[in-house]
Amino acid sequence: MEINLFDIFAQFSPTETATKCEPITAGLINHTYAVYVNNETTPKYVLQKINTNIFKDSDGLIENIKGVCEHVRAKVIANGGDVQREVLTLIPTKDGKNYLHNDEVGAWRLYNFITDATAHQSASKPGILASAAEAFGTYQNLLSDYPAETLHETIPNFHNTVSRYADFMKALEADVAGRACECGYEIEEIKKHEPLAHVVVDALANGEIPLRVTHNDTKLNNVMIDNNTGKGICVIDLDTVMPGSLLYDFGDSIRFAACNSAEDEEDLSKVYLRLDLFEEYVSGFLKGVGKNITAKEIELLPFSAFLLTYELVLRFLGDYLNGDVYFQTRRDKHNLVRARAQLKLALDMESKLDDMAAIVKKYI
Ligand code: GN1
Ligand code: MG
Repeated sequence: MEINLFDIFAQFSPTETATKCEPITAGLINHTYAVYVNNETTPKYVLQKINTNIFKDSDGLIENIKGVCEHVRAKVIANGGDVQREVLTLIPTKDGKNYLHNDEVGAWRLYNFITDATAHQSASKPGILASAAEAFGTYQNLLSDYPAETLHETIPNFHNTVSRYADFMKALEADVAGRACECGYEIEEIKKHEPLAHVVVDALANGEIPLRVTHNDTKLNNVMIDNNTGKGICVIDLDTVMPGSLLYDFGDSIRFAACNSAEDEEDLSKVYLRLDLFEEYVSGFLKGVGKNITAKEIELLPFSAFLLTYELVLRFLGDYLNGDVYFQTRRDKHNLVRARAQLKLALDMESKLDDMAAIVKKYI
């Protein structure tokens, strides 16, 4: 069925008329649109189709987001902040529901658009990364008193690298798309590094590091940076806010933003960790997170960058072997290209663990 975005928008409570819906294509999971109303030149809302193949419990997902946003909103108010720009707001449907969900159109939600701010795809200007890092660190602080037991696990074992490895091996054995023959080198490297997949999972299990409420998808483009002040003002993309490790949030940010190239760069000579960007991120993150970090977590910060990158190799290559069923792909062999770039980055990080540790030491 052809979906009409204007009809979808009309089922939400705002009374304005939508005049333009523009796709925002940065994410790999949901479909996202900026909604303009009354012929204005800046968008007023963000309309998103939730990918219910991936987020099967959309009620639980929306309940998480509602809870987390209300928690953050109370703190923004207490700090005298701007609730229009510093927290996401779910805008209800005409019949008072938190989102629209039926068999005909699927699951849709509407948020306020954060004005005068940008979701950057790369750390193109000095300072952006430190600001984003501080915002993610602060976000973790804001959620440190959130009742973790009330959160639904929107994707079970999301950053459990041991189960990610097992999933990868299942995909490899099944090889449904007949593609394993193209990735011999990558498969070999993945297998060689398997013991490292246990490090954080074991540390959580034996209580060496704490379970915290974490964001779990801390790409640079998941924080809005104020166009005027350059500060990180609002953390977005809250679908995977769940109990997790601080290391997941730190490591994933480094993977995405401290790399010299985009996540899907084909020219592997451009793909490597930039220690200057790593340092910028460390300085901002440790400032934001304050005292909410233990000595063991600090010790594992450099390793977490490797681990989260290795995890994405498993996930991208696994999806390639499965026939591209999870991540949206925008070109031929896109998941293979992504997996190769992430592997190059992971191996580069592995060779720079000591350099990273020396940088972390400067900031504690
Ligand atoms: C997905 O949709 P997006 O781009 O924010 C994915 C992340 C990956 C990321 C890789 C729910 O995030 O885990 O790290 O792609 N989100 C989910 O770019 O799987
Ligand atoms: Mg995103």
